[in-house]
Amino acid sequence: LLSSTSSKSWNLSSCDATQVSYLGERCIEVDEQDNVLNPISKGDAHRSSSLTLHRAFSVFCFTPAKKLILQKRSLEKITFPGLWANTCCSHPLHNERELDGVFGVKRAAVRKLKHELGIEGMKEEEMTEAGRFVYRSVMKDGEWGEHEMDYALVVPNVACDRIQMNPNEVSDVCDVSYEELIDWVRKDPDAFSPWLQLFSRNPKLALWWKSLDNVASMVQYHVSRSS
Ligand code: DMA
Ligand code: MN
Repeated sequence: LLSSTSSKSWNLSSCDATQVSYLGERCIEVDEQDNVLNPISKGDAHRSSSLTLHRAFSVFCFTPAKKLILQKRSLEKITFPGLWANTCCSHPLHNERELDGVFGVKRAAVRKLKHELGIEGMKEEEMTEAGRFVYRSVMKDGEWGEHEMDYALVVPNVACDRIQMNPNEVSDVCDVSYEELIDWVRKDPDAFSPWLQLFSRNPKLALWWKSLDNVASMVQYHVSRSS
């Protein structure tokens, strides 16, 4: 365990014990060019008082009917609970498997698609990196936030019947067309995580949606800044 997670001095008594146990995970601190720095605990990386840029991923799984699968974050989540987001988000860990560049990030995505959504047998090869996005957001309560180098991973042809939700992570899933998503975010922005609001306003999301039959055309290794 990292000496860190000075979690003992934080008031976590009202938080879910399973989610608290994840605060000791070793995230990957990076610089603005995505060069790997030291491990940092999930707790330290996300506490607003020590908010630190770290590597993350956002998976966008589309159904065979080209709808985007959304997940509603459970109320147990410490950061951004109860909000709708893209299919799956998390962090690659500071270990040999997941530090292995974009392949390491895809391995982490396979791990979390299984953990959060029960999706078995996802292959790294089914995922296309569609860009990297730096963003920062602090929750309204001021205690927790995100500051991420976020790899967008697009996965076409994922059938919804592969999903078995882990209720500690996810309270609901649904699938939406582009028009349905844009309309919903416009009518009820507060129902969505800050990063999904940013993605929904980014013209790249519409391009990915149109390129699902030609994922190789998606621009890769491009870092964008949104805030
Ligand atoms: C963090 O997601 C990553 C992004 C892109 C916001 P998360 O809070 O769902 O991570 P975890 O499931 O590991 O708690
Ligand atoms: Mn994060």
